[in-house]
Order: sequence, then structure tokens, then C-alpha cells
Amino acid sequence: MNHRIYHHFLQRKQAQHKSFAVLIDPDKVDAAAINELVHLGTKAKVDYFFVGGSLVISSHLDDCIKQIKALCDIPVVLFPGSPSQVSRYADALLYLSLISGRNPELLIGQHVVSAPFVKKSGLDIMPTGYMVIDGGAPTTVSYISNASPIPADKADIAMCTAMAGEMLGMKLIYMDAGSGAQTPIREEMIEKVARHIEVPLIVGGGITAPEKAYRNCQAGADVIVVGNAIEKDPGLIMEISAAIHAVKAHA
Ligand code: 1GP
Repeated sequence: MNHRIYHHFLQRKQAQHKSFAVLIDPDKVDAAAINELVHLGTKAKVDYFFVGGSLVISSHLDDCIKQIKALCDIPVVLFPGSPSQVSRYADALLYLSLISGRNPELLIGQHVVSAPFVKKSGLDIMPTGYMVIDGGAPTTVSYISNASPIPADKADIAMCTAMAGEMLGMKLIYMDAGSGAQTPIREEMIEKVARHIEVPLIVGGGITAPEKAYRNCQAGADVIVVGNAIEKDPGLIMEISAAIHAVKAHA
């Protein structure tokens, strides 16, 4: 199996380099918007494009990815809301198991029915412990997943969930306050989780300002994901990328 992109995640973490992932929801972009995002992303040295959404109503997932790949060398990582969102044109797949929830379908059920298809895709399959954290308002992900998020002030629950996920073999942990969250994840929680796991930690949901991205990295996030704020103001790509890449390695 190919693990090219996962090694890239690991190498960046080992070198204490923080990474920036721009989330593109195929439902919300047309060809012109993709062009602009890729142009800005290349200029800002974005590390990854994550592609996906909770729904993906449109059918142009493949076209969206092909367009990104034709324009740049930035790795495209699928962040699927359902098994139908697997495209062989991407580089890697966040193979998500919703470990913060107790919905067996999202822990293992959907994986079973889509396993042969996913394996055949040739993608770099990255087992990811996905943790939804309360972001102050019900988001699409909490509604669709039919699972309660981890309360925003329960850092210990988040820590234990991440530790269990890592011991079960997850290669990444993704803490998400949900797309467009009112309140992004608190630094105390990120810090606590980061201190207790060794695999790369992805953090996203409701991040709208470079300062917050910077603080999250200082708290221990390895990869910051931003979607909504960039959809509203693509120019933010430059500022947020600069902030994330300015975080210095710990001595
Ligand atoms: C959502 O973590 C991502 O799943 C990004 O969230 O769209 O709020 O940036 P935003």
C-alpha cells in the first residue's frame, strides 16, 4: 500500500513544522473559485488541500479534484462525509472513525460496506480518529452523525478519547468543532490532547483568524484546517498560512 502522504505528515511533525490544510467543499465552489483557491494556495505554500463536506450534494467531486491536480502539486486529501465521497483522483483519504460518538455506523459500519471499494482506490488510506468537539451550535456534522459532541470544557474526555484512538491504531487524530463552529476548540483542550498522543494532531472548525491558528499550533496542533473563513475571504489564505508556518519549533 502507498503511504506517501502519511509519511509527509509524519516527517513534518518530526521536524516540528506546522501544516496548513485548506478545506474545499465541492458543493460550494465552481471552477473559477477552485482556480483562485489553488492560485492563492500555491502562493501561500499551503501544505494540503482537504476536499469533502458532510453532504456533497453535487456530483463534481472527481472534476473538482482533477482540476486541483492539474493546477498544482499540493497533495489532495479526501475528508469524506460518507463512503460515496471517495475519488481515486485524490492522493490520500482520511479514513475517519467517529471515536467521540457512539454511533456504530460511523465507528465501523460504513467502513465494512465500503472496504473493497476503498482498498481498490489506490489512495493512501490514513486511519483517523475523528473527534467532534462542541462548537457552540449544532453543526452539520453533529446532526448528520447523530452523535453528541465532546463538551468544549471536558479536556479530560478529549484526552482519553484521543489516547484510546491512538492505542487502537489510529494514525491521525482530528479534533473538529464542526464547519462554521461559533466557538473553535480551546487551546487547553488541544494542549492536553497533544501532550498525550504521538500521532499527528489535526485541528479545525470555526477558525477564522491567523492568531487563533497560531495559538492552536503553539498548543500542539500539527495541522490546521480552515474552510468557511476562506470561502468568505480567500485572501485570508496568505495570512493564516504565514501565521501557521511562523510557529517555531520547541527547543
Ligand atoms: C470542518 O474542520 C473543518 O470540518 C473546517 O471548519 O469550515 O469552520 O473552517 P471551518
